[in-house]
Amino acid sequence: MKKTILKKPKGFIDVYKHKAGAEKDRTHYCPGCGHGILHKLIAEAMEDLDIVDDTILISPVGCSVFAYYYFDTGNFQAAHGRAPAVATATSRANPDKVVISYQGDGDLAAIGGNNIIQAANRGENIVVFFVNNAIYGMTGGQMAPTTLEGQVTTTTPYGRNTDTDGYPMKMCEVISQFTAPTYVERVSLHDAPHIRKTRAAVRKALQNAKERKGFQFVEVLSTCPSGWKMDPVKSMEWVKEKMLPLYPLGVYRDKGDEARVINRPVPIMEPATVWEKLGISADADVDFPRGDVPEQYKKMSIRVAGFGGQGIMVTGQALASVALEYGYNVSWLPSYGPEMRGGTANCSVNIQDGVIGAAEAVKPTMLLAMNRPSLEKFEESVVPGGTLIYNSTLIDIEPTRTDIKVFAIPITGMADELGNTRVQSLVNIGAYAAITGAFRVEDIVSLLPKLFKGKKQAIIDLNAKAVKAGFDFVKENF
Ligand SMILES: Cc1ncc(C[n+]2csc(CCOP(=O)(O)OP(=O)(O)O)c2C)c(N)n1
Repeated sequence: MKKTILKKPKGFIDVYKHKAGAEKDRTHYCPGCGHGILHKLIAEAMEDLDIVDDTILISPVGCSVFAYYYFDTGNFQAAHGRAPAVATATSRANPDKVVISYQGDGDLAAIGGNNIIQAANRGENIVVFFVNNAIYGMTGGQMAPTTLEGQVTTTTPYGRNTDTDGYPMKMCEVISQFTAPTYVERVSLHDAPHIRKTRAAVRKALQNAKERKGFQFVEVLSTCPSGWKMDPVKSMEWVKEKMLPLYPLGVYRDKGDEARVINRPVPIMEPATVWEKLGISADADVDFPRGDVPEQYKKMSIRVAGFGGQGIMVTGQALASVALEYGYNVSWLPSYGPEMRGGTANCSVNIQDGVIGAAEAVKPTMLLAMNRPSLEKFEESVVPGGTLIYNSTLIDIEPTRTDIKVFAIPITGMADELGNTRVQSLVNIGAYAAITGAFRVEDIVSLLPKLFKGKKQAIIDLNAKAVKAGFDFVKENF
């Protein structure tokens, strides 16, 4: 007689350690929830296709957030709706891996609506399992884009009204409008025969992914007994009676043997090329000999902050490009407020030998604050023993830190005296050179034609004066 051994598929971790270390042999899903069934179908398929160790699953925000406690695969946890973007990067960086983006309907069709559309249109080499339970499950049953007309949810207590809430979104129909996707199918989990069909769809999508055949999209109509306030049996009937007529099951796209094998190598850009792409100087031939830089200024992590239009980004770019010519490794990371001009803006610059770990200057060794909100916001973040340069023309308060070096410089006033507020950035570079000893004025000036490529000679000359003004001010006053 054939012996049947019931066991967990290899795609699952043996013991589920969810919720603060509790070891459990069952999931956190509510009885009757479709997530658990789909998880099992995926875990079994991964085992049978022998891809468990070659799969990276992107778990979303929503009830399936804990997917990383169950699947014995690689995992990234993505912010709400961003799983397709994270899956894109994961797949491109690991072209030999099967990458799964597992998402609910709030996650995929609401907050992540544009993410999924762009990934589908690019034909990313990923598998998307889209769990459509017509509701936001995890947060207690709010309306999702897929909520049915008339369906009562906590945010549509009188039922979804299409006049005010729009119509249910049919994602298979949307995704199959694009040319790129290889395979698009809608399946359901409401009874055993349909679970078997879902099983087949899951396998097909994963098999295609194993062969690197582009974008796979499987929409799974699923139950949410807790969110729907129904018992599990009733919720299965509800899928059959209410969801199936609106969301027809079936294959919406199957390119079959015509599906192309997609290979997308990640282009490796040399640092110099990146700078050239940004339009910033990066001529490897011009290498300036370094002077004597005190230990404290050899490894710089700098935050430049102010309001949009104060030359914050130009200051950062100029610092990085000049440092590059001295053979330092550099990074420049901009961060804009909601609006460019008038809003807050800051950037992080790293200048050092060796590998730069994080581009953001979370604990800067130097803060260059161009306005008062920036001083107030970032002063505390400077490392003890670090350096603060602040724009005393616009900042009318005293810094509070006593454990850092402080340089009050009337940056805006000096630029105005030179006849153009916009040269503040190069006043900053001159001041930086004088404080740190890292750059020579004549070196910076010789780079200006490249930094301001295409600009009139008068502009270049004015910026040269600004560098000298910043440099001299520090030398004369500190
Ligand atoms: C940026 C952000 N906004 C809102 C939330 C709150 N939130 C957590 S889960 C969720 C809804 C998830 O619904 P769905 O994607 O349908 O998944 P389900 O829980 O039904 O499986 C929301 C809005 C969040 N975590 N992050």
